[in-house]
Amino acid sequence: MCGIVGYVGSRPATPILLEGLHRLEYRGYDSAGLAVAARGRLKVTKAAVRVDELRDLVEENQPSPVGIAHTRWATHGEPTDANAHPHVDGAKRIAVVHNGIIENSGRLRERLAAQGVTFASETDTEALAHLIGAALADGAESLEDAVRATLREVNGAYGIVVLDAQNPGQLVVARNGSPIVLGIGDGEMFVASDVAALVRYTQRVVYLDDGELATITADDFVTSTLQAHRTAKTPTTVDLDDADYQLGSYANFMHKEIWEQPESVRRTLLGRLDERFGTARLGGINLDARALRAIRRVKFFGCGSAYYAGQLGANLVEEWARLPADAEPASELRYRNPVVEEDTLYVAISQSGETADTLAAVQELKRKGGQVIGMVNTVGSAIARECGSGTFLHAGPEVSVASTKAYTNMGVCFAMLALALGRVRDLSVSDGARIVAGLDSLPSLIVEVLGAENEISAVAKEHSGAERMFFIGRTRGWPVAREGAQKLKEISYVHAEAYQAGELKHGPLALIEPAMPSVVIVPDDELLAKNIGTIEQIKARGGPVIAVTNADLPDGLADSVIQVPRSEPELDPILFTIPLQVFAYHLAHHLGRDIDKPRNLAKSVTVE
Ligand code: HGA
Repeated sequence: MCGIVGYVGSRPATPILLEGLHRLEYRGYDSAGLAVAARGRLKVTKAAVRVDELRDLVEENQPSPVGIAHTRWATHGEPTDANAHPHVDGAKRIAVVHNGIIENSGRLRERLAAQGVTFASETDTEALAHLIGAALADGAESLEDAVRATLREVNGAYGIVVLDAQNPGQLVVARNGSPIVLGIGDGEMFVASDVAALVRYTQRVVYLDDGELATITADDFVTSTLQAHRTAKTPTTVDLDDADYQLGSYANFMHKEIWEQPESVRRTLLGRLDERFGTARLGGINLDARALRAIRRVKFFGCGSAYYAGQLGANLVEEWARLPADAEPASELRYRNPVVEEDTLYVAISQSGETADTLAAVQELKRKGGQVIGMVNTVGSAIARECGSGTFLHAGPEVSVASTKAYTNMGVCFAMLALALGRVRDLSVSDGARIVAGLDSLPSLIVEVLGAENEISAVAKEHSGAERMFFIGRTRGWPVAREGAQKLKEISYVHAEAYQAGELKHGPLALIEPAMPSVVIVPDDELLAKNIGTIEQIKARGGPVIAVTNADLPDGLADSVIQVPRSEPELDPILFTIPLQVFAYHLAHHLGRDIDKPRNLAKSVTVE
């Protein structure tokens, strides 16, 4: 979603702001802009352009040591020059950048219009600039007080940074439901919506909490609540640097992240497998054997790929721990007034840890007394902090919009959770040891899968003319099919639909024809014969079949075969997803798509 960058220090702000925006480009955006203050005036440059083009529009001969910048992903008003951020008040004294949605902006705009304010944009954000400007004109003692007074009138989600041209030694920032992180430099201070924009300059950061404001100057920051109570924040050090966000020799981040999976899986397993007792230790979950035994049900929830990964996790919990488990989209869970049981373990899943729907579901479950843990990739993120306990995925920064390594690490972490739950119940030590060995060998099996990249690319090329595809799987193969279809539609724009194999004949079989290839997930397990039957049904109706399998299928059964190495059968869903990432990647590549920045999508979805 949108990106925010701010700087106050002694260096020229503009290059730092542009570099910061560039680091946030991966989040997806439709327009960009920045404002600096010089000689008591604001200089605003903004347009519906990419960051590189904004660079060309900015006047370099206006050096200013303070500024704010933004990449916008429109929610209120089209992506136009006028709607791009920053927005300014009528006196052109105040500039604001904002991520999120001001829900009562309609009423605020009406009220301001009645007072004679003329709006330059259709955005909800512009109302904030006028309200802050008016509060200052009405005698607010400081910019912070003016911002606080304005935010008390606002409903909705925001991360904002405010610049006052008449007081350019400071910026005021605030967060409610949209991330804001301060970066502490040496005689300079940074602010951003994502640490990716900061790590080039500093590793010392402070995460604001919801309902918190901060005034930052070159040498200091002071935080407080909306009620003007001071808060105490201790800076933390992020374990990331600029190299984590560099492409290196890869053509794009998705390709890089697909290839990082052996290493990222190794990292998430590190120190968590217990070979002796055939179990896993997930320290951050803070549940001893007794507490794990007391759990009667497990509910996974997340959005998009995280939800599909949750389904994979739920299957593992049922299989190993024999506990009822399921997965649900967080966007549904938050609104459907769920029955919350005290002996259910709720598992919130998010790569960014900032997904708005997932965060809201966590808050709703906690409000009802639910026991929630987080499975999150980003340390310091809102969901990680809100949950208080959980497991970090340790996938490293994921930049590509389409998730790959974070998805895989979700699967691996759920397998460890399911193993721990199983081992305090009836899963035997020998089965536990078998699973531990299976998890341990995943990185080398992923290397093997990736070794077949050229063959998978050839299959993708062969089918790159298809306008639509089915992804078919049953039981263990079902979340694989869903995530495979998700990857393909996200980055190639080919219509892809996942179906349970047994459901085909109840309707969708009508769509099978030579122009509709089906990717069929065929693990060599107890359902092999059933899945071969599914392939026969598709072939009998003239549908091309791409089989993804670790079985020795009869020659000529499928039109194309993507062979996957054998692992423990329960871990097949983790391993089988990887060739589908490679397949989607190469199909999108053959179609010439902008793989890291698919149309209409954004990386961390911090709005509803
Ligand atoms: N509502 C604002 C900001 C949108 C946003 O945060 N997107 O992620 C606008 O539409 O300009």
